[in-house]
Amino acid sequence: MSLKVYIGGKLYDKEDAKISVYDHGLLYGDGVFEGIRSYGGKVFRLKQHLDRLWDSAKAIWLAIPITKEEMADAIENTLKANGIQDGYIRVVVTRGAGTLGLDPNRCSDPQVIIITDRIALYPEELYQKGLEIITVSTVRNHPAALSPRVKSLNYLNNILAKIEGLQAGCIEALMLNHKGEVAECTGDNIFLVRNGRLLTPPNEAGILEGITRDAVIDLARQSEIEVRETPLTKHDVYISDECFLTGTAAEVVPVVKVDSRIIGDGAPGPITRRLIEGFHRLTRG
Ligand code: PXG
Repeated sequence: MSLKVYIGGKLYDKEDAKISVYDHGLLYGDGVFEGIRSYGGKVFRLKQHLDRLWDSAKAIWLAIPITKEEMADAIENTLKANGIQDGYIRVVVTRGAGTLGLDPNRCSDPQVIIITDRIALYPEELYQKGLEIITVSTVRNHPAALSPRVKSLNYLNNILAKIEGLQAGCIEALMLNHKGEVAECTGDNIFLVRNGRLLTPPNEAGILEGITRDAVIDLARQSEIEVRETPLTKHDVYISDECFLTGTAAEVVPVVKVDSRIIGDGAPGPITRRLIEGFHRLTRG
């Protein structure tokens, strides 16, 4: 049976799920999206994902044509239609079909797309042994130009960084902001552990406010680990005791090498391992 994709209130076979080539989502990356997980049939932090989607849309003057409740129902129904319990949900809202010019006022209605699919997970080995990353030369979008808080369909900034990482043999890459501070990775937020404290760049560093990041901050505070959202430099990363990344796809993944420097003793540290366990309990009961 073919996978069903939701577009504008209807379910289509994957092969027939199509959008106009005049859609400004395609022509200009004019739109917003979310990447969400479902665990055992329950959507993880759905409210936060919908709030972020609506905030992203608001920031770019995009009116999502359905309510949050309708979106939540549509996500449930699409998951059910595909029999997916544990999977990945991609919600996309485009500006809609317009002219070949930039003017969004000449676009028809925004298109709401929901794809539910199996998830491509990182190899289990990475969670045991940890990941190696590099800092790339691609600077994270300047927040005054296009805020990284907007999860827009224009991900070229991240893709360019990802390409640099891949060329160096790394599946994730660390991006700095325009001030040279640590921002985030191409699709994950970054955390450090130093002297038993958790450190992570603040919003003002120009990052996506990750929902996994939020969950991990909650988990840490519940276990009485102090968390500081504070500007960080590459130097802070190099001298950290532990480092890990958080994201919907990756969940919590340890980092053991950055720019050829070994982090801590080169193995996932105790706080990282505790938070990985905590996150597993949160998502899998
Ligand atoms: N920073 C950026 C730039 C992201 O795109 C995160 C941080 C982590 O945020 P969440 O809310 O997911 O904890 C993201 C999210 C993928 C994939 O397939 C990437 C993301 C989300 C879902 C899937 O690589 N990035």
